[in-house]
Amino acid sequence: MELPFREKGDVLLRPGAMLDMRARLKVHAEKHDLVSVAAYAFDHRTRMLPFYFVDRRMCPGGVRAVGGALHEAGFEKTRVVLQTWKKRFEPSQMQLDGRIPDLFMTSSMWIHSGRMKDMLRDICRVDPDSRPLVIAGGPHMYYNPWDAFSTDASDPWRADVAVTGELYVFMELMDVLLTERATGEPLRRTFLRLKCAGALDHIAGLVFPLGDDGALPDELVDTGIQRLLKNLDELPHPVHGFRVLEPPGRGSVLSRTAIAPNKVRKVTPIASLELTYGCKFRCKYCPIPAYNQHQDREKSPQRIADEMKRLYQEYGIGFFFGSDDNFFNRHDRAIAIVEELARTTLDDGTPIRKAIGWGTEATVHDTLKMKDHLRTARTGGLKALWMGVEDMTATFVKKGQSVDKTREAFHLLWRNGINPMPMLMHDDTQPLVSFKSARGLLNQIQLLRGARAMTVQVLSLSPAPGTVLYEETYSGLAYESVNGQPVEPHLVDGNHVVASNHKRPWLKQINILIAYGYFYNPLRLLLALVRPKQRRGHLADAGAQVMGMCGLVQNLWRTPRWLWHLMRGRIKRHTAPPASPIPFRSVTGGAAPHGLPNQVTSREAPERERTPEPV
Ligand code: B12
Ligand code: SF4
Repeated sequence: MELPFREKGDVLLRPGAMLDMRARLKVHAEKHDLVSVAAYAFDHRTRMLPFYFVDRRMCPGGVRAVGGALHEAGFEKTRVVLQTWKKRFEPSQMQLDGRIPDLFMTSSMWIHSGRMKDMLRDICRVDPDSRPLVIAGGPHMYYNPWDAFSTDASDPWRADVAVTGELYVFMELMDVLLTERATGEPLRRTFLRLKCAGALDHIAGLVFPLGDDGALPDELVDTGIQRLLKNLDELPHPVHGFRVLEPPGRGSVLSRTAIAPNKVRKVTPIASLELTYGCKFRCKYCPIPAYNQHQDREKSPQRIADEMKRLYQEYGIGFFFGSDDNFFNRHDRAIAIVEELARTTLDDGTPIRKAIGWGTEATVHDTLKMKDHLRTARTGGLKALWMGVEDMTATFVKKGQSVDKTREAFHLLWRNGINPMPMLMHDDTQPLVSFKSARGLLNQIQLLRGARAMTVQVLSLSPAPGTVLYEETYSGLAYESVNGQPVEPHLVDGNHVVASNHKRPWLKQINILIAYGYFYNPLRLLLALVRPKQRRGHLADAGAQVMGMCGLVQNLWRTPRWLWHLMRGRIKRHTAPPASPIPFRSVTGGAAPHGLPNQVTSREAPERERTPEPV
């Protein structure tokens, strides 16, 4: 099920709203000495192809944006911790500036939500009187905000509030809290007071337990779908987020200082950047169109050029990944961006393309439409384009691709010096090899490699919250457990077969490993070095082969356990999507906007005893 749409005319934030909010937070920062820590949840069991290497070399944009916004406003005592490189971080131990923070935040994707829950469990070890206000955010909260609240009476951890939207929602919440906070009042107490008075109900994009601070929530309130920021130039500059990063380390406590600017690049040589949002396609397995309420949103070309330039000049970061849904979605917009980047120079006059490179995502269809502008895109620093080819024959997924079109698009990219990076989806009906057709997985890999793909992604179909297919996937396809092993979030990474009607799903699991082994192997490495199809880029190609083989070792190490369970069988499937176990309702008492169709609202829920806990 997709997220519902806001009413027409009320989908977007008023122009200038974010600028006003930034100004308001600056005023608050003069009066409130706030200490904040935001932590990115990361489950190290997900470290495999196709994201091995990049997952630890790119500081996530969401948690950086939240920390950066606080820092920009003047809340200097802010820290961003990534479990990616600080695995043993324990929120209950954290102190910054000699104090337990006023605010603790988590950011998580679904696949990392096990680690998010661990952090929430740990912070709840702090006595409620001194506990920071705890906010859960990030993509997992867009679709499953109830996951921030335990329902187990013997293990009653919880966040205080889940943010189901973007930065503006968080800033609006902070604005209301800091406006109403009494002198010396703990921020969490302000939150509980305002929540109980209904003073947070108007902030679209929050989910919190109703009433006072009972140990287990009796009911959750959803304040609605967020309003979206259209003009991304209003966002705080990303340079701020890199000033508050916690250095990597093995310890569980925070270090005294954040990473020094001259060390940032070493830790995160790649930075993700918000450039544009939106996609005109409506793929049923993708949450993006509904998430964006079918809106196109973007930064101006000048702002994008300035962000890349400053991030390079201040931190030395030389590669950027555009968090675009489909960068070429609007051709005029894409052309304006690449033309601006092509003429941008650093302060010393060097063209920016000589110092930086960037990559992003786009469709085959739109890449072909942009064929006359690919040279300018390369001049503007575009070095790699990830393309959701999914299935070259368009049997399983149709979005304007075909074998010929894919090859043509790849050829055009390569001729213009841009590396094509295909992403494939391996479905139940796809054979490993096909004869006289391009349907087979290995056939497609060979075609893509022949068309000069430098890397490849092969993911199996998994349930994706917020998509049209979500419910269908949970109605008899998605596994609940295999051989008695529950399907934990870290397994829903596209690398494990967790939704299939295939008689022998373990074959699908093996196919994925074979596909990677067919693409990344010593023979291809040798050919890349001694018999490259073209001299240009052959070392990078060889490097990609080496990295791919190292990543494959991880897959070979981590997936056989699941393969064994699949072979043993005893597959139990879900019959409905996992709705909130806690009654979930809107502010007015109706169905919660973020609830699933099978969601129980408070009116329908059976009475149960409350478990009060002193605030
Ligand atoms: C870049 C990217 C990646 C990169 C890097 C990820 C990273 N660590 O930065 C790579 C390529 C490694 C990657 C991999 C994967 N990704 Co990815 N990725 C993205 C992408 C395109 C951009 C992320 C980004 O930087 N956005 C810009 C920032 C500013 O936005 P944001 O993260 O959403 O944060 C905002 C809000 O969420 C909120 N927020 C975030 N944190 C917090 C915290 C608090 C306290 C608050 C209040 C608010 C808040 O405020 C932020 C600012 O507005 C998104 C799609 C998208 N357009 O967002 C998918 C996305 C995050 N990926 C997704 C997925 C599923 C994956 C994979 C599992 C691949 C797969 N199988 O499909 C892997 C996982 C790999 C791993 N082991 O971690 C999903 C997550 C869905 C979900 N429900 O969890 C997304 C949303 C795409 C989608 N399907 O819609 N990904
Ligand atoms: S083309 Fe890509 S971004 Fe657009 S709807 Fe389909 S999968 Fe999503």
